[in-house]
Amino acid sequence: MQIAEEWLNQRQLPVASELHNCTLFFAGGFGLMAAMKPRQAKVARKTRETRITVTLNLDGKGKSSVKTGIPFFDHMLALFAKHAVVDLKLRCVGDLEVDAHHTVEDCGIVLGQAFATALGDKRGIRRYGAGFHPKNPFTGEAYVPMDECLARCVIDFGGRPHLVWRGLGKFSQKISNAEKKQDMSSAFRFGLAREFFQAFANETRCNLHLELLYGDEPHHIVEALFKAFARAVDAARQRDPRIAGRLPSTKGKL
Ligand SMILES: [Mn+2]
Repeated sequence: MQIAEEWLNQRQLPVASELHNCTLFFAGGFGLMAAMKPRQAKVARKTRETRITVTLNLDGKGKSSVKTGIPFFDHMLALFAKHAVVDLKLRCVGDLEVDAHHTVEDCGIVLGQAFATALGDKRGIRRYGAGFHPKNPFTGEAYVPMDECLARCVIDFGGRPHLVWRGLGKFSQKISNAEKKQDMSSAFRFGLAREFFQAFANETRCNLHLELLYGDEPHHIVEALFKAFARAVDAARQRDPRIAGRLPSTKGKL
């Protein structure tokens, strides 16, 4: 906690930078190849409830270092980075003495801002993420299983913030309030996860559809949702070489 606070205090607020230009280089005498600079962002946000810094590389390798003070949430964000194949460093010092709400929501806000900055003007991106790998469109990776449960995510980085959250409400009537909060994975399943995804959708200005098709165990449910989210983000943030430098929109703006 002490080290994280010092690290945050050293930061100037707000910090935001972006690198998403395209350069050309001559490779091995065989011809011109496009080498794209990695799309990166650094965002810091400080309120009376949380202090957060995020460093994001959209063209990373899935490496992460996440410390939010909530080990379960660290686990979710680390697996998100791994399966979206982005590099993520996130530090949050939040008011966990109140509860986990501000920490989870505000991490969604800052991660969303980092995505918006790193995506830049969105020229050349695939934009839509159904979780299908472009090189292998016949595998339905939008659907992520986790033992007994199945989750689906579809995303559009189209500039219109909207979250659709389906399939979790019907289970919530069957259990007591105590059971809803019995551990952090339960708390996530019955409220916190939605706060995170709503904040991300608002700030990235994306259309985000998340659905639990079926499932029982809270840890599995939340993990499947975060993994499906990661697979969809991975597909949508990728550059499509066929439309390099152009917007995937007839409107002329995303
Ligand atoms: Mn797990």
